[in-house]
Amino acid sequence: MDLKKLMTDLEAKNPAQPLYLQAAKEVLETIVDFVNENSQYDKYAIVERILEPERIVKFKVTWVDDKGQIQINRGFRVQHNMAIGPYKGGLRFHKSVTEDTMKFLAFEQTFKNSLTTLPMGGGKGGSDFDPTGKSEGEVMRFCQSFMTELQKYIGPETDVPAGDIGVGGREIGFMYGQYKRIRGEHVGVLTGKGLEWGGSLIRPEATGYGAVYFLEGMLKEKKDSIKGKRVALSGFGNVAWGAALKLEELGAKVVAISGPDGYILDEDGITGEKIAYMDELNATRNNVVAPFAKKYPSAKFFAGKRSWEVKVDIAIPCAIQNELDENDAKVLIANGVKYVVEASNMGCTAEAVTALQKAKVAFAPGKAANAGGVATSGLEMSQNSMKLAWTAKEVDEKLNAIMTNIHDNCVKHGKEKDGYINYVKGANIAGFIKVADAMIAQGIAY
Ligand code: 2IT
Repeated sequence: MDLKKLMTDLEAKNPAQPLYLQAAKEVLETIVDFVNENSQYDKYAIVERILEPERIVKFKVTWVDDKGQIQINRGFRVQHNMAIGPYKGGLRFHKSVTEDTMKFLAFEQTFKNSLTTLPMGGGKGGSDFDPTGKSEGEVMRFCQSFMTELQKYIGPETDVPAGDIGVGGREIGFMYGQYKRIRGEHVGVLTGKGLEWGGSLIRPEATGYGAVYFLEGMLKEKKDSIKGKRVALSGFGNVAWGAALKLEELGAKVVAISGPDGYILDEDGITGEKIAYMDELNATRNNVVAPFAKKYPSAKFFAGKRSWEVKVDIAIPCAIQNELDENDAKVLIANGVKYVVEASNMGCTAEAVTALQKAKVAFAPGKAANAGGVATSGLEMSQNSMKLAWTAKEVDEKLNAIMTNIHDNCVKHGKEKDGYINYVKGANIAGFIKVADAMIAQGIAY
């Protein structure tokens, strides 16, 4: 494969899609040698084919707000690759959502889902609907309108959406109800469902737990221990919540968490009821962490700043793409950071990743480190198919085994001559192989 030509063609074909180009470039740069050593991939034009989503659905979502005014949003579902299983991936409701966002996330999802070893293809969807400050009635009417259109394109054997930013248990419930109303079927068409109606134990915790299990692998690789390590998180949503719970359980100390309005520094550690309070704040969808400092005297609030300026051993971005830039990386490095684990999707800019890798900081990309969420969605799909429910212990053990396996697979394909583990390269090659080989086996279908 000709990396330069591929990138030039891709830029020409996808103008004004910087996120998609960023995600694609990272993959291409890290798989190029592997692809060139294995001629079957070029023979079947696998790289060119994997870069093109199989289908993009774009639709209008009209709904009525509490004032009786008509609102119009855009809905999307990018069905990126179905080679190894039904399309699978979350739905994001956030004002920043564009076709570019959806394309980059669906592309990442294909590699991530492959890494889980479960039979799931890659997809992503969502809307530019902004849940901030919306009433429950408004959220429900939006979700119903969104699903009225989306249901035409999804199903338990074709495409199984889940949550992401702005979509939690409540929204999944509203969308599931509407799917069921239209189709008259109670099936595993969404994951992240409530426990009473087909959801899986541990799914809410899974992304955060999984990232910490992955981190444990990284620590073990360096013969290091999690005990007493200082941690900074970003984002106070479901992912940061799960990570904080597991970090506390394993003896690490979360000292900082940021939200859209600034960050909280609490040298006593963000533990127990404080973690529950972060979750409560998140549930209000008001996008503020400031009230935390009013409630807990040990906490300080830094308006408009990010938690990356705090001296920590471990940084775990848990919010949104490109939330940790080169400057943040340099500050973290100067402060002696040892591990950066993306629990968000593409949480670090390309320049930040380069800076961290240059400084030999152990860096885990989202598609490997945050795969625990979708992996547990895969386990929810299995339970739905078998019409049974596993215990929390059973699900957690499977999740842990999957994350350990992803970690080891990254090491296998990402170990460099000097012993440094390039987790980005490892994840991209390992994720690529399974999808590529399935595509070759299935002929020129997509
Ligand atoms: O980015 C992700 O992997 C998710 N939002 C979870 C997707 C899923 O299908 O559980």
